[in-house]
Amino acid sequence: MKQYWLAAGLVMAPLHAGVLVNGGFEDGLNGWTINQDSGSVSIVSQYVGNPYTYNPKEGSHFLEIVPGSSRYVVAAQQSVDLSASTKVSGWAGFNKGTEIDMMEVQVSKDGGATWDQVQYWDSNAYSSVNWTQWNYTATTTGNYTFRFMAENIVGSGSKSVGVFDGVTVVPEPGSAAIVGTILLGGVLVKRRFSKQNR
Ligand SMILES: [Ca+2]
Repeated sequence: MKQYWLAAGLVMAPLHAGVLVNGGFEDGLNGWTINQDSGSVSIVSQYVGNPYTYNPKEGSHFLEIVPGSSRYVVAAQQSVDLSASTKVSGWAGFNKGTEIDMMEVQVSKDGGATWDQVQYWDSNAYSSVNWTQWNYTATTTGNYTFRFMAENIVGSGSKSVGVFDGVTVVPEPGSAAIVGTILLGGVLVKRRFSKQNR
């Protein structure tokens, strides 16, 4: 019986490793690493932009990032262990200012310095954008860092604002089904054990 429970624990371990902390920003900035020596990273319940008013996509709060000095990255990031094919999704919006700013949802793997673009907007090429869902699928198993950032590219004037909410690790249907099948198998084995031990 002890061997059975150990096996079940090992099977479930990869699922727990993928859990993201405070992906909806309902617990302040808990779980997120912040870089805001210039600009600002804050938790808000609403942002009134032009032409959109941003309300939380999930819960009652969300993340707001405002760029600061030129070429300074203002960001919030968090790393999670993901199995291959695991999908991560979230919401982002962009309120265009008069200066040239950019806003990105980025991901890097295993602490690498290269950031892949998941969502990108800048105030030169884009108008304001209402809440938009982004998706990212891990190609291989590893440690992934998700970063929400804003940066002033050039000029001064009113700041653009990036808003982010509802970051979730979506359970991969295939692996969840496999785990379920294994657990069901374990229950059947357990029942058989019980009958034999009577
Ligand atoms: Ca939220």
